[in-house]
Amino acid sequence: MDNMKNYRLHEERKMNDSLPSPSRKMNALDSGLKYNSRKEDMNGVEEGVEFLPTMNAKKVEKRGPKRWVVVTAGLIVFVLLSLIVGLLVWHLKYRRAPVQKVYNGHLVVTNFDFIDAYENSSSPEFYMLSKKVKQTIEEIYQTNPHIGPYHKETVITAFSEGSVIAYYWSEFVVPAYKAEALDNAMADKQSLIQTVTYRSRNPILKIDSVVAFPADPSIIESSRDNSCNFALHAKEGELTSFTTQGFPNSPYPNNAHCTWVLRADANSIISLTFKTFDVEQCSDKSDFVKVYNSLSPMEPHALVKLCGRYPPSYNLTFLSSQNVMLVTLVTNAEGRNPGFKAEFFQLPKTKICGGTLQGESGTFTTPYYPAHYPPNMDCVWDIEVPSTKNVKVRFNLFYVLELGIPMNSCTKDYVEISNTKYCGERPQFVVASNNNKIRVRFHSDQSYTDTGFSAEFLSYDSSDPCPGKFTCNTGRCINKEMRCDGWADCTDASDERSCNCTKDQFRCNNGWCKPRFWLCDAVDDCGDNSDELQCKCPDKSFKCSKGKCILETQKCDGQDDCGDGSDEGDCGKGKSVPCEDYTYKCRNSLCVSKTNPECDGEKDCTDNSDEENCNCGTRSYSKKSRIVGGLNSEVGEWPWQVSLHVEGHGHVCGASLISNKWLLSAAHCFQDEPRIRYSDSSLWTAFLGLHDQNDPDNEKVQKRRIKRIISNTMFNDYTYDYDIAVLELQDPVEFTNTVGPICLPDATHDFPAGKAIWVTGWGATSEGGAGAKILQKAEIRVINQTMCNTLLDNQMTPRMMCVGVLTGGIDACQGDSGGPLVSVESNNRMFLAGVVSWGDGCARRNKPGAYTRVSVLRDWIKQNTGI
Ligand code: 4AZ
Repeated sequence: MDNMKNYRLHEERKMNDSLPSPSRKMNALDSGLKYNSRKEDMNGVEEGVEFLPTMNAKKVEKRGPKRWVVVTAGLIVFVLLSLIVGLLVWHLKYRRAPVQKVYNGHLVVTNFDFIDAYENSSSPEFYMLSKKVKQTIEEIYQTNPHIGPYHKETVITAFSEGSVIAYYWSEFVVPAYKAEALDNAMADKQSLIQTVTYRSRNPILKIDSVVAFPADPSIIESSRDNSCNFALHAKEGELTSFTTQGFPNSPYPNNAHCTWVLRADANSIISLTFKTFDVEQCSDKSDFVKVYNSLSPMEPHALVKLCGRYPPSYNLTFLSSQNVMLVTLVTNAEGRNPGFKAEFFQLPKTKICGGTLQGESGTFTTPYYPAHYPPNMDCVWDIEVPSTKNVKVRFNLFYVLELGIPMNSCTKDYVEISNTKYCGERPQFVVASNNNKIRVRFHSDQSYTDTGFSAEFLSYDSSDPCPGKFTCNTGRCINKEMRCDGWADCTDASDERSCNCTKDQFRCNNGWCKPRFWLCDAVDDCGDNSDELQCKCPDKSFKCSKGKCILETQKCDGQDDCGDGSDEGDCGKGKSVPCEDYTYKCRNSLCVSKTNPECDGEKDCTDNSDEENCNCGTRSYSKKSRIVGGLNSEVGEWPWQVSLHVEGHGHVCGASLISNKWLLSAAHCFQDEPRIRYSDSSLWTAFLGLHDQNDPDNEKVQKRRIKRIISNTMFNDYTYDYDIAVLELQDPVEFTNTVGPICLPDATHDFPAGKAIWVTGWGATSEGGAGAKILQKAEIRVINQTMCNTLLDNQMTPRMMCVGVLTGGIDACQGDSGGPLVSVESNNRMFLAGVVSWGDGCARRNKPGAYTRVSVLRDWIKQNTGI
């Protein structure tokens, strides 16, 4: 073993000689006990190469201990010094580095009564009381060693009733390592109150309920302009309005922190509504508006945080639980949006919810529904139906959502029935009782409120809860025909469980029965894709759009092996390829192999022509209303939708805006009839930005005469082939929040079978029925062309596409003709896939609607309009 050691030493030395100096130094130290590399001490003997017997060890140690001790001691001192310096630097630089902390809070002065003068912060009364409150707060802070030493400033911002509530903020400068202790001390409400009651030297103020919460650090930023502070008091029986500065003509200020203090009389609450809301699009650092159920911007009392654009139909009404509210607007350096217009009024503070409900049936809602319910509510409804019946409660609309709260915990706002809590955003659901009584409890905590619920209670016969209908496991009743029809009509799909499939149906792997002709139609009808599995092409082959199988190697080889171009349509982003029918042609005549490259936000053509003229297919409002009456659209939801009126007949057809002076519609709308010359452009008026047919004079509507109508000369009024027309407006329209063009798809644009697509219009809401007043919308699906031909008696031409819902019930109808069928593509941009053309009735089962296929007529549109 020892020999081994000595031999290794020798080896090391040899290695050291060949190493560059730093490594060599290290190794010399490592082996320093038995070997000294400094030659001048060796008396000319190369000690290092001596093979040392173990006995010699002592002798060697004897010769060198002093030097070794000195070196080691030096080293230890060096390491210790470095450590101390490091620790000092860390301590001074980081641990002691001061941080600024701001807390917002309130407290109650119990031995004072509120007087009107406290509302005015420049009154002497305000000054006197705020001085006392400030002094007391400072005293409280001084008695606490975690708070007192770091306190810089406290400002009393407002007072309100009850006895007197004082709102304040306090600023601290604290070393980073003490910040947590400060947070804890400030959060310890109990110790603060005790401090006041027992130790205060200020005998005239009795203080209770002291609370303070850390301010949002992103708002403290001192560079913001704080000069936009407003105070408003509601007037009895009147609405009071306020807006952001410059609204609507100029944008609100950048880098600002504006506040609106809203007050109502004692024993009142406030109802605040944003009538128009257009603030920078939401993101982490975007501008935002926050409403508080307090006069101090404390997070636990925040009612809502808003950003983005809301359509006018969105319900933005909020209620307070006391007679005060605070609205804040925080803006960053960018964004030039108009801001908001809001109004508020006061309501008496009375008991507004709960009670006993009796009878066979009835309805009830959260307080002020569909406005956001107030915070701090507890409502109990005791429902009782006749003693021979059972009772169930059906929640038709249910929005008790608070971000970050899981549906299964419901720790904040909730509805409670028989010890089960419900919260979140839920589709219609039913809770049944097995006797004639049920108790519904609703609780809202102090922050973030929502729209609430609209519910009804119904009595039912326990032996037959859904007379003449099928009972879902959720308790909901649905029509008997919906059982085992292949569609989940019960929210838990219980209507599609345990079904015996008929001979016209096949069984999906998940047990559902679906019509046989849906097999292999490139749409996942089963939900588990099992209807599309048996139709796969063999391994190492590619399945074309129309189902044909080709070899994998034939994909992207520049040849249309599928016959429909689908093997050559998507061969890599922006890859220039030889031009074919199915490749996208750039303006410079080069072609790219990518499906639908137009306006997708990526430059695919070398000349960028695929991303030009993309000011289309977007809508102004970023939010969608959650409560929709049936399928009513929002104002501004479909800005390209046009209503074409004929003198004396009102709305006759729909159309789509494709530029500021061209519309696209269906040729059959302009076919002359014996009594009316529909082809005469002077008969027609286009209404753009229209929402409600009863409100054509609305300020958002732009009315235009038609200069000329160009119908496709190939239009066949028997087959409805080439059912397309373009209309030129007398005067161009202005693009606004409610008027804007739709994008036209390239001739190669693909709208695959199964894709969800929207159709809109004021047409009949049932076959043979009357037209709608409010613009309607419906979501339907592209249907495979071959299957559609079977369903519609082989009447489909390549200029037509089939879109609908095969179970029926959703469809375009008379009066929708000429209107848009739009598809949401990448970047949320909308493209005009079709024009409403014809159908076998409306909304019938297995009778989808036929639409003019816009992509195949793209060149015709270009030739006739230049667009
Ligand atoms: C029509 O008469 C019409 N179901 C338009 C579309 C459809 C049916 C009829 C599609 O204008």
